[in-house]
Amino acid sequence: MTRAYVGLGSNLGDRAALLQAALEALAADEGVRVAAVSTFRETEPVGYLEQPRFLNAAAALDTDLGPRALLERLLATERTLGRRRDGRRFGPRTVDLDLLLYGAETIDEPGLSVPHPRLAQRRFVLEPLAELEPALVVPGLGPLAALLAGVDSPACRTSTSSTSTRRSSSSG
Ligand code: GSY
Repeated sequence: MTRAYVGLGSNLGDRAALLQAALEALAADEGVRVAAVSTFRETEPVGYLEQPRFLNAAAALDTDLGPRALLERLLATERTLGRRRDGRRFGPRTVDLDLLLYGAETIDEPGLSVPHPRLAQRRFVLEPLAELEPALVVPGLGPLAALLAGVDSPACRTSTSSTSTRRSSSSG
């Protein structure tokens, strides 16, 4: 069993419902237990700026799936929730599920990079991760708190539409 962390984002449609649906779809996999979910945060777009605000969150998963199988599970869940990859690379999306961390592993293979290659530049990833695991040390990059102190994008706002941190015992 490995503790993995996933970043969730949405800036199209009913964002909170889409993030919730993604979490439920992941929890329905018998190889995945959703151990904790951060607050949902309203965030300004990073990268391509001319698009709606995002709702972002992070989840801690305990999983029997290997990293490649977990990534495939994330991509399948995105597709189920209407994600299309034929638009602008950093443009709007119904749901985005990024594999941020997989245990203490560092992986650099075609299509699979862990820790996520842009993790250290993204406050919308670091803040919810810190909420889940403040003492986390990111493999190859160091303490999460130091990464957060060094990131220069604006702070995220906790969304009024969010649920607060929840823990789930569902292993389904
Ligand atoms: O892979 C992340 C998609 N994305 C986001 C996001 O999730 N949140 C914010 N705030 N900006 C983003 N830009 C991209 S691309």
